[in-house]
Amino acid sequence: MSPEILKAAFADNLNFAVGRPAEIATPEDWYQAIAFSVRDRIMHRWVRQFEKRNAPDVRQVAYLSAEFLPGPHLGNSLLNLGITDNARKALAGQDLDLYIGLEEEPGLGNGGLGRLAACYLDSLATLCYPATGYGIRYEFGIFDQSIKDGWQVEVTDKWLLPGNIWEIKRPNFAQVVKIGGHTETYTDEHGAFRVRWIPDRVVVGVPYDTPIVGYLSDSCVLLRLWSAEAAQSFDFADFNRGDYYGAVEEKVFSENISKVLYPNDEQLEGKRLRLEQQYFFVACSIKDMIRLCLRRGSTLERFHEMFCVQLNDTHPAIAVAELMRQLVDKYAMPWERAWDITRRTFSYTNHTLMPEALEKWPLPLFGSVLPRHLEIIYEINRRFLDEVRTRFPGDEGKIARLSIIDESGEKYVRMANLAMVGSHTVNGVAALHSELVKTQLFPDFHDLDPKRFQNVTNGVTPRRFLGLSNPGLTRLIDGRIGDSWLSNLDRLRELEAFAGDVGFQQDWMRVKLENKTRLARIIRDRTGVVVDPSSLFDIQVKRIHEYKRQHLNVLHIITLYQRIKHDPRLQITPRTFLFGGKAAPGYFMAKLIIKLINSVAETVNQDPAVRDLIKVVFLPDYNVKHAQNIYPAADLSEQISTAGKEASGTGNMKLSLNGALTIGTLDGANVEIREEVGAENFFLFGLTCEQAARLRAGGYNPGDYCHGDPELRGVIELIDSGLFSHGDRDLFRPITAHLLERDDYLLMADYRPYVNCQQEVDHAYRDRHHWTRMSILNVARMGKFSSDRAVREYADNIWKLKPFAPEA
Ligand code: T68
Repeated sequence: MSPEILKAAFADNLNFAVGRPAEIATPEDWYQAIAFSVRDRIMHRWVRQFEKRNAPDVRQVAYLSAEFLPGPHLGNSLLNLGITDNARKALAGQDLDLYIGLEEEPGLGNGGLGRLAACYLDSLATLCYPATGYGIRYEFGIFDQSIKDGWQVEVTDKWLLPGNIWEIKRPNFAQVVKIGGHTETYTDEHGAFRVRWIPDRVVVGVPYDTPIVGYLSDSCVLLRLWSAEAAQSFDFADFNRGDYYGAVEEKVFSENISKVLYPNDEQLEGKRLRLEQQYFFVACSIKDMIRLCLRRGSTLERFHEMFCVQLNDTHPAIAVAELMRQLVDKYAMPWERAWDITRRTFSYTNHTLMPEALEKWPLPLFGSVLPRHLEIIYEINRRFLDEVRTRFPGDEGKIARLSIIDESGEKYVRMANLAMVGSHTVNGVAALHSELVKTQLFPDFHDLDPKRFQNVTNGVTPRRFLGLSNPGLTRLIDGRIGDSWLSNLDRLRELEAFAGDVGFQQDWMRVKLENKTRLARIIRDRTGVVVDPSSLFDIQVKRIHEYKRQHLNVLHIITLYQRIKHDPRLQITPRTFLFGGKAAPGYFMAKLIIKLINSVAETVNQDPAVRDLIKVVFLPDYNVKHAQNIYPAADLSEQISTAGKEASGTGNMKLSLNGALTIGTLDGANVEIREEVGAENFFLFGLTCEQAARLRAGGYNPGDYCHGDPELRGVIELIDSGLFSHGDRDLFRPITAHLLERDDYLLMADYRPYVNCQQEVDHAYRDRHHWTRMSILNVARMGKFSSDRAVREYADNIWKLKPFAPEA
């Protein structure tokens, strides 16, 4: 696409779509005109694919996810269409990056799980797989975070306020969803016993479609997000009676369902509205698939041949019961046949072992929202447990553990068990995690059917997280090995040949320094803190959680602070510690950790005795957009979760892909990253997950570690002294008391190995050529962690899906 054609398109869209002549157009107007022009080109591809996608023998994947975190679209779409340079030329003199930066972030997810879904859409499109992502069009996504007096303050996200050019509303494909009420039995015209569901509410789901274009692939996938609206016919009666507010209330009530994203990661909030959200988008999506299946002239007997459905964690697991309900109640299919189709349709990805994140719904709540589904689940469970009884007679403990219904006390519906029973495959998201899924989470299911368990190690898209985020490094790599690596990440291996090349190392260091200088400017503008781009950038960005151990990082910072104070001539490698991440609004300890980071930052940054050797920064409002400026500037990536707690991590991959070295535990995908980049290029410390288990089993006493290590004791005492809290000795006591008394995440045990390992980092960074060599090797060996590899594994091993043939 030539610059001339693009220039004409921008002008046309500025005139006809935005309606603002160039003379008075604001940067926002230009952003819109460019975005419309790019969307036109994507739609062109979308329309061209129509025939292919709807051919009778095409099987497609539906990726069901309550969260998608795509990040701003414009920059990435320009990159994927291969027209960034020409767009720049077309804008002669204007600042394309300024316009790209104006786009609001669609924050429709909490963290890793939602971002993974977005990476997979990018890869599905790039690799030309037929795919749809189904989710919820939250009016308010994840909150914006601001920091007041060191504390997190949540500000409502209003991503839709300026309008959203990338979505197209499709009212003609709206679906009606029932909620609540009761069931009745009746006999149909053939004398068969049937059940009908009489709801006490209905809402309408209206789809909004966003096409996601692949990288230089001519292919698109669809992101179809459902928005809840009131069923019009319902309020007319009230309206005619003059009950205006009654009618509006109904509308408000219905629209509530897709109003706001629950901001909890790794913590279940058993709220009715959350269950309604889950059912709402699942019911709309299943009905949409049935519609498409029938429209293509297929019978529902072949549903599983037309669609494979991936459950992104248990949030959409109710789909198992919903497909059964549709097939049995609506389409009068015999139970056995419907169950066979259902089992062949679904597969389930588990993303967590944390007990507090495993979804379970109190039975009365579940029954009052989804009375028919509860009956269906009971029937699924009855048949399933009968099978189990014949295989393991008399093992009532096993029966109780496998049951979809938890009856150990108050009764619950266990969504993970429903997903397990209703799927042909379950996978974990890193090799270690997948082992733990078998041995710790679902050992009884594993006994029953070990073949059902697989691993697909997560991956990230190199397009957004290197090509788009790090143009300097991208150019440098292109210059040495050509540009095909962006769609074949294994080719980065060719960089190994240059790892020892001094000229290349210098270029590599120059790019890193430029990226750090840019981030330093952003830090100054957003926080007022001045940091030195030549210092070691030590970065921990991710959700704030005790298991992720941001506070272990803080203990190290205070250790250095203490050492500098004790020895005014101490020489250490100057470091900038950067933190970013949101805490769930109701998670007290996580919020207190943010306050601790900011309090330590305030003290350390202002203390002249520190001689600027260390700087501590908390960059507010960590999101995809900000992440893109942070990853390229990292020297050191902190991946320090307690072993066995982080399912995979994906930030670890993005940072390493941008040339950061990792300091980390043997947890999640760290294990595989270390295997790939080589143990000598990775800073390993800490307990393994077996050691952690043994330590806990033997009666862990965190206080012993503290008392046995004067430096650690000094750190804890310094926090408790009120030095970081204007003399308030109690402020951080919940953190220190927990560390000394319980320490669920074993910080005390891992402190000394961590601090020692950080000392190795300090020394290693002084040899800049060696460090740079390690950095180059990290990048060169990251091929495995492309989401292209991950998506191919899903397609080959789980979905049995074939890509479209390339365009003739
Ligand atoms: C993350 N999970 C894992 N959950 O923590 C991370 N949870 O190790 C992994 O790399 C990533 O998933 C992708 O597999 C989450 O991000 C959530 O965000 C979440 C949201 C709602 C409810 C529960």
